Amino acid sequence: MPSIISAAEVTDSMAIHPGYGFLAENGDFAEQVEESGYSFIGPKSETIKLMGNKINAKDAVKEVEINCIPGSDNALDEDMDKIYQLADEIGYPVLIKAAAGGGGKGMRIAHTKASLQHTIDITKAESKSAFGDDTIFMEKLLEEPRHIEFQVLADQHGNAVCLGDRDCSMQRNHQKIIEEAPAPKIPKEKREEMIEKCVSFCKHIGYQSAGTLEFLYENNEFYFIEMNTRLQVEHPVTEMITGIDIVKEQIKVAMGLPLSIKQEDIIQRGHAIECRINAEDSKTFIPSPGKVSLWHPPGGPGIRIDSHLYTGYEVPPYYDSMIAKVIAQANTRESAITRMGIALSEMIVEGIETNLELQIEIMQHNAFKRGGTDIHYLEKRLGL
Ligand code: MV4
Repeated sequence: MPSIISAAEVTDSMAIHPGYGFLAENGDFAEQVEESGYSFIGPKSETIKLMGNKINAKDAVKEVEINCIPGSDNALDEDMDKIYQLADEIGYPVLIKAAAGGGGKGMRIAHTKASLQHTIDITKAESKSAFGDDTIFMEKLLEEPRHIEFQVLADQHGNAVCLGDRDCSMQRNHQKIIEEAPAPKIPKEKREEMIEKCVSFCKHIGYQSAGTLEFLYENNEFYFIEMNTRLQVEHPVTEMITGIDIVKEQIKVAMGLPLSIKQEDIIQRGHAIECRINAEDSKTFIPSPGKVSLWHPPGGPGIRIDSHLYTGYEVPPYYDSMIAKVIAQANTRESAITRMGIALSEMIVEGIETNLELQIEIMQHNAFKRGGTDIHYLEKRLGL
């Protein structure tokens, strides 16, 4: 944090964009940036902190009639009789989640009453040591959901828009590997209803900057799980189909300018898919740093490559293993898949191991082509 703020000082910067990593959802960092006299390109620190607590986030969205997963409306207390009764009401399996958790950290399943006490004890202990907070809550476990999220953008003057949805179900170990926009097979009325609710939520809490409301989608219903108060890795698929530069809008609203886009001007045009290319072993998924002896990125109509690579680049072992994002856009989903397949087959990364072959295989897989696979699809298919 001090290093970034010092970098802003020596470069005579006006504002700090936290990116989509580590510091982007750190309320204390946002606060320190503002206190040092720079504008933080993101939401207010209070908003980051509010959404950091998943119980508070759920409480907030319920105020605008957004559906949440059935569960304990509050933190679980010491009263086990009450907890057993609640679990019986919602039905096993239940999920015990850390209020301070998110992104897959701090959650455990209890399949039966007999294991509930133990599951609670473990989740509490893990949460205390990981987050310094042992507040937990309970939800019904959704067994085969899809992960669908809605991109929002809001200014400092009470204007807010929703740029539509993305399907991020293709994941392994809570790491997304493919995202697409729009999410396949969602009824038009359902999507429109969710877009409206996300906009009213932003206005309701006075949200500022870019953000994402995350939902699980099962049996034709959306259930809110959490809000990401930052730009996300997968934002390009939304940019590709709306034509809106989300980072540019973030910078403009951070300067205090009003949003120039109106909700009725936003159209989701065609389809976009993003494949994340990681420097990792194709079998073990262990990061594979090293020197890139040849880098040849693909191109052509509808192809966007977001990457910092060049021939001779040394992938350092210290960071996330993602080295490139390939984004393919076309008029239809089928055509976007075809474009992606060609782009991936033309891409050359030599000298390090990557997941390029896995991505090519998925593009050819019938279940992916049909669309709408759930969050467990990849792990099941890989036999993990
Ligand atoms: C769930 C769930 C099933 N039922 N909640 C994982 C990360 C965090 N954002 C919430 N997560 C989940 N919450 C209930 N009640 C399944 C997951 C989940 C998941 C969600 C989105 C994307 C990938 C996931 C992988 C495993 C579990």
